[in-house]
Amino acid sequence: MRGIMQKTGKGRRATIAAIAVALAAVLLLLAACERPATSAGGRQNPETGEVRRFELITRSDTINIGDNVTFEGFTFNGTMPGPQMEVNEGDTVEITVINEDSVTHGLSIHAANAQTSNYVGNIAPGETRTLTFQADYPGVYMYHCAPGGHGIMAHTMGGQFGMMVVEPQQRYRMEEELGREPDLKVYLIQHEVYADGRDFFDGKALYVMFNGETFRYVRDPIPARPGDFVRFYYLNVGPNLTSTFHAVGGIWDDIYYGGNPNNLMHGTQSVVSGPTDSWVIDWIVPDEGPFTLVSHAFGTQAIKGAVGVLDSREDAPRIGEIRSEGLGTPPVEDPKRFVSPFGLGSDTLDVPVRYRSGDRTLIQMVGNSYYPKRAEVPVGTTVTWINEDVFDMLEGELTGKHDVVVVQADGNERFRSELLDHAETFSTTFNQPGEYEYICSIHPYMRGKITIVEQ
Ligand SMILES: [Cu+2]
Repeated sequence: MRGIMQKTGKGRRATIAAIAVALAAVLLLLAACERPATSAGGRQNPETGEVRRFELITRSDTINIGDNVTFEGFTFNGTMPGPQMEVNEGDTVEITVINEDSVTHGLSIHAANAQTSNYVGNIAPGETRTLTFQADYPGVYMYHCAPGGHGIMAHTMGGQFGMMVVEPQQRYRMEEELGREPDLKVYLIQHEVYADGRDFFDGKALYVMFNGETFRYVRDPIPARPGDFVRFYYLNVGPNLTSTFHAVGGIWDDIYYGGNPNNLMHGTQSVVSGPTDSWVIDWIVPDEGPFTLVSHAFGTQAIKGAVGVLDSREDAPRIGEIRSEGLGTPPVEDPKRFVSPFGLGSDTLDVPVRYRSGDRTLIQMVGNSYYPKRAEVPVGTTVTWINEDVFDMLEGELTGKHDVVVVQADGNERFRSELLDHAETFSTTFNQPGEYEYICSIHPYMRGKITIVEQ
């Protein structure tokens, strides 16, 4: 048996005698009791019998994303991308998710051929849940936060994703032919950063990066030697854009879609990866010199940070591997830019929009953010909020329903709107000058600001 737990009750007929039904029900109940409640797999690993355990801690976090730019979102274990997990095909994998945050999180792990949301979806603040599964298919997989519903997309955009590698039992062709492991393994996650939910909806990334920082491996090139056997574990987590990963001056020797050794192709200039697509690329470094690693989508990706350098020299140090986790360096005291897709970032990024008297003032709720996040309106203006989030099913962190709650400096609520479904609106008129910060009561990290000015 592979994958998810055995289905129960299949094929039972309504015509069966009542006593048999009762007996079957008792047997099913006993069978259900025998199963660990958290298990999504059954087969023991016949090759190694190894059990691999990992711990993921979910948090709201503020991190450095390179070049003195700070990002406020969600993380696994304090980094974006989160921890890299490696197992062997056939291993039993046990992942414990500890939610240390004040909002609901969860986990979707693509390496599991199982409905993981049954086990680690929707984990309330303070809760810990465990998933056990069998790593049956080798390859390079994405994992991401999955509190459920709308929250899955929002939290993945917010920084909660990472890579799991399931190393195959069967060796990749070049490794078999050369009779050795690669000289260098480069685990590379391409991912996007958004300034707000509107840009997330529209696929307009602010930055696109490898392993957590814009131009990380331009600042800190990856050393290799001519003739080295280099393997890339390349994963595009998106969440929106399709990348074409290419080495300037190189042709990929062997490429494996998804990283599965059965999916071999040869001699391509690039690998095409939609969100969550991955490749294993085996490549012999053909020459000396810098090889620029790039998503060849120049305007939408490369120029925004998805560039690195593999620096090939005869005397290059042997580093063995480059890992896909973000650096996890603490944010600098005074960043030149603060990116907060759900909250209030730098006002040169989340630029205040100034409305004149008589202008229609419409503020969207979209992708768990307000848009524009900052608005300035004259006294007497009626401001309308509209919920552009479409996924308005479910509740709490799982839903795209939103409201507007203004709390004044003295702690008193100035007003609280109804909870809005998709395309519903709420309007209020501001008759006093002042500054009001507001939040969504069910996604309290959503923040907006409205300034009422004298005419
Ligand atoms: Cu989350």
